[in-house]
Amino acid sequence: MDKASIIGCLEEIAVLLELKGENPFKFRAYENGARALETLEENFETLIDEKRLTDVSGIGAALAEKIETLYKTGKLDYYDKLKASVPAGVLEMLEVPGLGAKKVRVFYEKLKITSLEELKEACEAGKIAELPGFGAKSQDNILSGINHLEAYRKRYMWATVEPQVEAVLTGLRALPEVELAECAGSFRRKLETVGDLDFLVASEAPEPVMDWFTRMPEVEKVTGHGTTKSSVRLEGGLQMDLRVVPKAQFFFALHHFTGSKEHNVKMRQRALSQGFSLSEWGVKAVHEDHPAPIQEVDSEEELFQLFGLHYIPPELREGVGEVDYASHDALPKLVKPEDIRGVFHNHTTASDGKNTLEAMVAEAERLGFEYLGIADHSKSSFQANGLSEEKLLEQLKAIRKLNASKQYKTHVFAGVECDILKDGSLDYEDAVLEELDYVVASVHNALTLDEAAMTRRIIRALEHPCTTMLGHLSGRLLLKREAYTVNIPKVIDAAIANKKIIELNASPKRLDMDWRYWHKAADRGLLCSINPDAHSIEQLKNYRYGVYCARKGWLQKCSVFNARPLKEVSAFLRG
Ligand code: DGT
Ligand code: CA
Ligand code: CA
Ligand code: ZN
Repeated sequence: MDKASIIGCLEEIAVLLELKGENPFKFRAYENGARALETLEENFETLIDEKRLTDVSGIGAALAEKIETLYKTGKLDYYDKLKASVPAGVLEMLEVPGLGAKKVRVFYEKLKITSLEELKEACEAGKIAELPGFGAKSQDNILSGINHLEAYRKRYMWATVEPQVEAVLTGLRALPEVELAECAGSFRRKLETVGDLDFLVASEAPEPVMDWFTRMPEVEKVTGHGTTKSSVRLEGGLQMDLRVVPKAQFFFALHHFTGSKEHNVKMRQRALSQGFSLSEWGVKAVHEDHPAPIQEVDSEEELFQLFGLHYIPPELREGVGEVDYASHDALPKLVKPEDIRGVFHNHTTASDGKNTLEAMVAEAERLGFEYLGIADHSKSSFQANGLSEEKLLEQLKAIRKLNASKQYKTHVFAGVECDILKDGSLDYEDAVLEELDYVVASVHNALTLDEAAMTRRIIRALEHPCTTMLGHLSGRLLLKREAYTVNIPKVIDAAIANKKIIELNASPKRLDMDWRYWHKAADRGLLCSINPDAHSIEQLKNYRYGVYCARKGWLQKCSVFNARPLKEVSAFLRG
C-alpha cells in the first residue's frame, strides 16, 4: 500500500474509533500519525526500510507496526475488524456535509439511527432538532445535505448521458492541443447505468484543455482543477472527470480508466505472472534482470498483445472470464448494430403508440429494415388502450393489405404484446392468437406475486403454443422500479425447453433481460430478440441500446433472432 492510501486508512481508523466512543487519546493518536506522514520530510520508503518510523514525532511503536503491516501487506486485521463492527450506513452519514464522527455518534446512540434514510426520516419528523446541541437550523442543514447527496450520488441511464458525452468529445477534439480524446469508464463499457463520466485526453499542453473543460457552460461547480486531472459537476448533478496524459501513456490510461476494476485486477495478475507490472502509467519489468521495459503502445490492441491476449472489446471488460477467453483466442465475435435486419415489439396509435402503422412502416423502410413487427397492447392493458378482439383483427387485416400493396419494401409482421394474466393464461382466445404471425407475452399487472407464483405464471405463458417470445422478463425500470421477484434461471430453462425466444427489451429504461444472464443462456441454445419496444418512430432506433447490452452478454449474431434474414424469420414464425 502506498503512503497516500496508508494516510487514508489511519484517518478512517480515527473516525471509526471516535464513532465507537473510544477515548479521545486513542483516536487522536491515529489523526496525529496521519498528519505526521503527510508532512514527512524524509523519504517514506527509506524510513520503513531502515525501521526508523518511530523517529518521526507523532508515531509511536504500536502505530509504526501497523503502518509497516499496511505498507508490506496492504491489509490490517485491526482495521478490518474495526470497520466490520460499525454498520455501513453509519459511515455513509459521514458523507453529509457538516457531519463528523461526533455528531453521527449522537444519532447512533440516542436515536439508534444506522442509515441515511433513517436520518432523513428523523429530520423530517423533527427528532434531530430536539437533540441536545442541535436545533431547527442544523436539522434543516442536515436535511438539505442529504437531499444534495442523493441527487449527486445518483446514477444515469446510459442513453441519457450519451448526447452529453458526444458534445464534450467533439469540443475536446476540436482543441488544437488535443491529440486523442475518449470517454472511458462505465460509459465506454456500455453499462446500463453510469455513475460519473471519465474523460481522457492525450496532450502535451494540459492547461488550455483543462481551462476549456472547466469553463463549459453546463458546469455548475468546478470540484478540481489541476494539470493532470480536473473535475466538474453539471447542473443536475452529473460529475465528469478529465485526465490529461502524454500520448505515450494514453492507451495504458485508457485501458485502466475503462475498467472495470475487476477486469483490471485480472489484467494486472496476468501481467505479474509474466514478470510485468501494469498500471495507468504504463508497463515495466518487475525485476531489473528482465528485458528492458516497454515504453509505448499505439493502440489498446497492442497493449493486450503485450500479454499474449486478443483484443477485448470494452463491453466485455467486466472481469467475468474475458481475460482467460482472450488468452485462448476464444472470445465471441459479438453482434453489431449493423447485423440487425428488423425489429419486433412495436406499438402504434391503435394502442399507446404515438405514430400510425403506416408512419412506423415508412420509418422502418427508411432505416433499411427488412421487416417490422407490430405488437400493440392486448385488451387487459386498458391503461395502455389495449386492443379488443375486433380491433386486433382489424389491424391484422390492415397489415395484410399493406404487405400485399407492396407500397413499402419492409415486410410487416402482425403480432400482439399479449398480457400474461395473473394465472399465466394469455389475454385472448387461442383462435384469435392463431391468426397472428407472432405473440410477445408480457407481464403488466399483478406485479407483487411471490417468486414461486410469478415464476409459475411466466413459465405457463412460455408453454402456451401461441407464444413466440417473452417480453421484458423482469419488469424492471432502471433507477425507478425494481424487477418483480421471479426466478430468472427457471424461466430461461423453460424458454429453452419450449423453444421460445426471450426478448432483450432495448428501451434504455429497461434493457431487460439483463445482460448478465445471456452468455450462459445463449450457450445453452436460447434465442434472443432485440426489441426496441418503440412507442414512436424515433424509438425504433432504440434497438441500438439493446445491441450494446447483447454485446455485454457475449451474444453473437447467430443467437439473435432479428439478425436473421426475412426468409428465415418467416419460416421460424410459421413453424
Ligand atoms: P461508474 O462510474 O460507477 O459507473 O463506474 P466506473 O467503472 O466508470 O468506475 P469509476 O468512475 O469509479 O472508475 C473508472 C475506472 O477506473 C474503473 O472502471 C476502473 C478504474 N479504477 C478506478 N478506481 C480503481 C481502483 O481502485 N482500482 C482499480 N484497479 N481500478 C480502478
Ligand atoms: Ca465512471
Ligand atoms: Ca470516475
Ligand atoms: Zn410491455
